[in-house]
Amino acid sequence: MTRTCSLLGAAIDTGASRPGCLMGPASLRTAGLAEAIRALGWAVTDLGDVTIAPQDPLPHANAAIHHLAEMRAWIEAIAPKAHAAASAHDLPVFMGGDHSISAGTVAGMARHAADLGRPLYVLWLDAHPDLHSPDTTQSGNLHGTPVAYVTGQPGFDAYPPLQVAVDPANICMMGIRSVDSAERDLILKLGIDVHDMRAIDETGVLVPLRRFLDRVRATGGLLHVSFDVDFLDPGIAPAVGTTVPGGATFREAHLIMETLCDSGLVSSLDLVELNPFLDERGRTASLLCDLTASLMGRRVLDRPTRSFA
Ligand code: HAR
Ligand code: MN
Ligand code: MN
Ligand code: MN
Repeated sequence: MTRTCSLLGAAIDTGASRPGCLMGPASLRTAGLAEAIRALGWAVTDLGDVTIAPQDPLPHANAAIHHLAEMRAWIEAIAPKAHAAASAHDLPVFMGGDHSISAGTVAGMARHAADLGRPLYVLWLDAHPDLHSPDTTQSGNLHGTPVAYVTGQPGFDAYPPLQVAVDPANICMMGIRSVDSAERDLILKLGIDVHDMRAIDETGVLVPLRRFLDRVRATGGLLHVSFDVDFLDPGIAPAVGTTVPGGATFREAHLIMETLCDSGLVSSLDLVELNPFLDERGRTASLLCDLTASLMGRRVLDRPTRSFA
């Protein structure tokens, strides 16, 4: 049977300090994301972009915070659309926008998994753990908060009430290399499975990924993949406002996507933090399309057996 994929855009850049991520969905469409997925035999439906109305400012005790009202409105708008997309299509792809979209996409996917009576797992590919609350962020950039929100941490009274939380034990992070002290404390407290770049240097990407995928499979879970462009090394992916040196290589990233494809476990994907204003002739957008194609079945040669050990 033909597998179905939907594309849903969220043109947000209010969660970041540098403007530009709001052009992300347009850049991914221009780079041919739908066509690349269609070429692999999927039926693709572009659901267009989520929008919000203009917001009045919402004050907060932490004066560094900006665009709190927009954040709340985006989550309210995105979560039901993500839930509906996951109910209607085999694999929705959520196109950011900065990483604040994931507060909505993961919340929607958590509801969808709960509908099915299955646990939701999250693979967080990022230089950052995005574990701040509005109380702990020092930058005030709310794209640094989605993981704390979706796991039901305190301090989120100004965000929409979370209907279904993600169990922190079901989150695996890879690529991490920039962590603030409040985030470090929370990683330890929640016991999140974090593979920083040093760990990846030591083991490669496959050892922790296969271990995680085995857990997802054994428990009948759904798997949401949240792909932040700054997971990649800035040398291959310049179109991001928060570059951190020492990121994943081209082959590490493709191997992750190919292995995810082989697993057959992925239920949804975020492509976030693409800032086309900082791109070089569309190369980062094109790379994201190619990585998505690897996740959705593109391979150099057919393999007689889908090796997954
Ligand atoms: N931890 C930093 C902060 O809170 C940077 C986090 C956000 N940057 C991202 N998200 N690109 O992954 O400001
Ligand atoms: Mn992020
Ligand atoms: Mn559902
Ligand atoms: Mn990041």
